[in-house]
Amino acid sequence: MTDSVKRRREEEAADGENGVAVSEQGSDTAPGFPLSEMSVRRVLRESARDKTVFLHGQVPGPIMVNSASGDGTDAVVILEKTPFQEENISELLKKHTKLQLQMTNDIYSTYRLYLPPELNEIKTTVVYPATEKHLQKYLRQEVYLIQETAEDYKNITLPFIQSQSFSIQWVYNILEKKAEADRVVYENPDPANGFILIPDLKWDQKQLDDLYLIAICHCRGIKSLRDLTAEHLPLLRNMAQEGKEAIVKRYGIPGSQLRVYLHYQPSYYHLHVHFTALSYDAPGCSVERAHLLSDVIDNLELDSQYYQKRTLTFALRADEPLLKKCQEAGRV
Ligand code: DD3
Repeated sequence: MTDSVKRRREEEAADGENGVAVSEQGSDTAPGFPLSEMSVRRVLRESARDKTVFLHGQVPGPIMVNSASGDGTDAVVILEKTPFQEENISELLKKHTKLQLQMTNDIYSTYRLYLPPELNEIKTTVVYPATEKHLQKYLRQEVYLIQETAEDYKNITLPFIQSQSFSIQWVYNILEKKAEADRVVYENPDPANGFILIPDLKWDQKQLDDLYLIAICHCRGIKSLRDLTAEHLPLLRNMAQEGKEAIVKRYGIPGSQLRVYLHYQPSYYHLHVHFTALSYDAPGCSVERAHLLSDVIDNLELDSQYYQKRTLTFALRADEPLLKKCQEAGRV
């Protein structure tokens, strides 16, 4: 671990997690989400490999912005067991509360190791209130590969994007410092060629193994890879170069150990770049979704209209409205 990361950890430990007051034992999520009042309606998805579970929960109470089902308000709760932090392991062995033998055979034995609460946390992500769209997003679905030609983009995908009212208020909140302002790692404030670099929601910043940051450009109206031309090269070069510099400075991870890429399709239509640790098999870094920023820059240098011309391949889930549009047009 780098010294700067260590120092930040110590600072955080001193004033509670990230400077936010930590709730006392017994009272759960203070202030915020009433987890203990939530009933689990169903498991949307789970993964033994990723040690995650996605829950559809319902909270009794007055926030009735949605009426997806029954009474109460829907929520998505994502629970995730996090990677080990190397500097905690000796503490973990020393402070365990119980070591229960499961079986023993020759020189081999297995145990259940029980830990005190503060060494046993679970990363919890909450979407609340959640709409039917949020619930659908996390349901396990079959996926289909689409080969989107330039024509398909013009006739199917673009009209679809424009007809949707995807809320990206959270993106504007970050850009306007109305949310997560204390989490910003780096900013180039230039309105045309600037961006904000910030840890992604998926990363708890406890260990560098699963490092995940996003660079969100200040410029509005660049929806995705499809909109990029040579005109955007200064912005893209800034994101690549200054993003990497900020990450080596803060976390000690050099550009040669980072995977820097865009998604197509993205999950929100405001241009952003993903920075993940190369050794981390990050969700969404597969060949059918990730486009390396260095390749994107090179392609645009070769041909300004590269991404307006090219057929782009991506996967869509069975329930996605865009898939239905592609099916109607006979493109699947
Ligand atoms: C999102 C894609 C979006 C559910 C979930 C996540 N990084 C975010 C709000 C704030 C953020 C992100 C949508 C939403 Cl779990 C629906 O992601 C975010 N803040 N990816 C950061 N730093």
